[in-house]
Amino acid sequence: MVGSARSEQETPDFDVSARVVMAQAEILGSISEEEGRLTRRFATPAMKQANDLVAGWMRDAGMSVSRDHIGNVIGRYAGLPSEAGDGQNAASHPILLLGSHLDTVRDAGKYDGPLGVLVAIACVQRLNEVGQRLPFDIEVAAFADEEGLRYHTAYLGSKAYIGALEPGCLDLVDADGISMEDAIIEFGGDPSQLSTGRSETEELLGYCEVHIEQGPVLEREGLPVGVVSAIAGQTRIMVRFVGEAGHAGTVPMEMRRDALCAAAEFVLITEGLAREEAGLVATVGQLEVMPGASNVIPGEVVLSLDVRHQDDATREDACRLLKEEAARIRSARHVSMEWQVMQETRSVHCSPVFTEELAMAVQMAGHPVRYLASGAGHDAVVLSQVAPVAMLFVRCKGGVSHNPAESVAVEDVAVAIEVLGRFLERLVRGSHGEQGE
Ligand code: HGY
Ligand code: MN
Ligand code: MN
Repeated sequence: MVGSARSEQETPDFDVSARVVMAQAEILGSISEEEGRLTRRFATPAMKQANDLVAGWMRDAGMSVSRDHIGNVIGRYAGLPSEAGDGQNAASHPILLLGSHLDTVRDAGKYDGPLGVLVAIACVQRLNEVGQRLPFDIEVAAFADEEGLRYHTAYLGSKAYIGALEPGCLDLVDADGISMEDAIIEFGGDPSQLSTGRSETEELLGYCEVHIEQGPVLEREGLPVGVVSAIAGQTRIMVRFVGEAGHAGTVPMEMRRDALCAAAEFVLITEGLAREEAGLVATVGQLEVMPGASNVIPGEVVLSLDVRHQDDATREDACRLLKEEAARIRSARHVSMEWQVMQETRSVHCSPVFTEELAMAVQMAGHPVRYLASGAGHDAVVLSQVAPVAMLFVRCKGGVSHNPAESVAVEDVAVAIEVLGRFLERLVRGSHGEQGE
C-alpha cells in the first residue's frame, strides 16, 4: 500500500512500538564514557558505539544509513517510487527530517535526545512494516552534538547538517587539549568537508523533533504530550578570573587576590539578578579552580555562564549587566577577568503551519492540545534557519532532566509515536491538497 493514509484495519498497537523504544533507550543509556553514570560526548568512542547501534536500528526499519563528517548518523526512508513519464526517475522527493541528538550531558538521563531519535525510527519502522511509502522521503537524524559538553558550543551536529558550522570552532580544544579538528579526524570525518552541509538540491519540507519536556507542566496538567510554541534563546559564556596563587597559611587576608572569592561573588550576583527578572534563568554549571590544592589560595578560576530568556533583548540586557558586574569585581578585587561568549542563539518561534499540523495530529490521537514554550534549547533552533520546524514534548516524571532520574512512561511514548505517525499522515494529505480532519 503506497501513499495513502493508514487504513483502520491496520490499527497498530502503539504500545508494542513504545516498548521497543523503551528497551532501546535502556541499551543506549548504558553506553557511556564514564563508569557508573551516563556521559556521552561528541566524537568519543562511546558516541561511535551509540552511532553503530542506532545505524543498525535504522537499517532494520528499512532505512539506508549514511554518516556525515561531523559524525551525524542519517537514516533515509525513500518516498513513493515516481516515474517522470518517459520512464526516467523523476527528481528526488522533498525530505521530511525527524530525529534529535545522541550526545548527552554529564551524568545524564537516558531520554534527553535519544527518545526523539528512537520515536522517529519507530514511526518509520511502522511504515516499513506495512510497505507504506509517502510522497516525500523521510530522514531521521541522530545528531552528533547538541549539548556542547565537550567543546562548550552546542548544536555542532545540526549546524553541520545545514552547513552552518562556524569554521573557527575547529580550533577549540577540549579539557584534554584535543582540538575539535583532531577529534573529528579521529572520529573518521574530514573537517575540510564540513562547510557544505546537506545537499541543497533536495528540498527540506521541514523538521519535527520529539523530545522530553524537561519541565513540570505536562505532568502538572496530566497531559501525555505538548506542542512547542517557541524555544528560548541562550547565551553561553566562559568567564576567567585570575588573581594570585599563594600560601594559605602565610598571606594575610587583606593582601590576597583570591580568584575563587571573585568568582563566588560573581556567582551569587548572577543568581540574584536572574531572580529579579521574570522568565530569566542564569546558571553557573561549571567552575574550575586552579591550582586546586587545599593550602593554596586559588590563583585562577574558569566558570561557565548560561543565560536564557524567551525574549532576546531581555537576555542580552542580562548578559550586559553581568559583564559589568564581572568588571566591577575585577577592579574591586585587583584580579584580571576574561569574558568569552562561546555561543549565542536567538529565540525561535516554531513554524505556525507545521505546528498546526502537529497540533491537529495530537487532537486526532484523542488528546488535548497544550502549547508550551521551551526553556531548553533543541536542534530545532538550528533547523529553523532553513526549514519550518515543529516539536512535540513528552511528559517526563517530575519534569526532571539532565539528571539520571530522568524518566518517561511507556504509555506516553506510545502517544508520541501515534501523534508523529498521524502528523506524517496529515502531511501526506496536505501534499495531495486534501484539507481538514
Ligand atoms: O541546554 C539545553 O538547553 C539543551 O539541553 N541542550
Ligand atoms: Mn539536554
Ligand atoms: Mn536535548
